[in-house]
Amino acid sequence: MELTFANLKPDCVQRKLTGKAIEFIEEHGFEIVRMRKTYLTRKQAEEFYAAHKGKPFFERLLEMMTSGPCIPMVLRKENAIEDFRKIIGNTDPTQAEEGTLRQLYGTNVTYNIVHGSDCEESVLREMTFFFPFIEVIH
Ligand code: IDP
Ligand code: MG
Repeated sequence: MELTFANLKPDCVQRKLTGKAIEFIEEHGFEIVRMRKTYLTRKQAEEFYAAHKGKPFFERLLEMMTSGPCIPMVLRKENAIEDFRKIIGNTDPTQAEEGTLRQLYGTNVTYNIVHGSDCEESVLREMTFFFPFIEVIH
């Protein structure tokens, strides 16, 4: 079993798609191990997305991520990291594969409703960012 980190972004929450997104995630075999609802400050969003600093879309990304509450979660499944990336689809919902979360509910490349970690190193960093008190996950 593998863990991955996901985050329902503010556009997902604001558009009341939380239930649909969670249902989709569970129906695709993921177990929700941890989940919370929180707000990112601008400083926290900058830190979380530090890898994108300097890119042309960075400001839009910060604006979107601080526009309301988000719902970070730790998910568990076999091959969770790769499989979650598959079920959310391409970053740009207009390019995302049919039946993926972003294709179904995303608006555009900024407002794409969900984040999913892209590798084991990101999972560790991103999970700890939102869930700093996890010692052991059963
Ligand atoms: P990912 O979320 O599919 O891993 P990344 O390239 O890591 O995509 O980008 C992080 C987030 O930044 C995206 O999910 C999206 O919200 C935003 N973003 C990425 N590329 C663009 C872009 O070209 N224009 C606007 N926003 C973007
Ligand atoms: Mg990414």
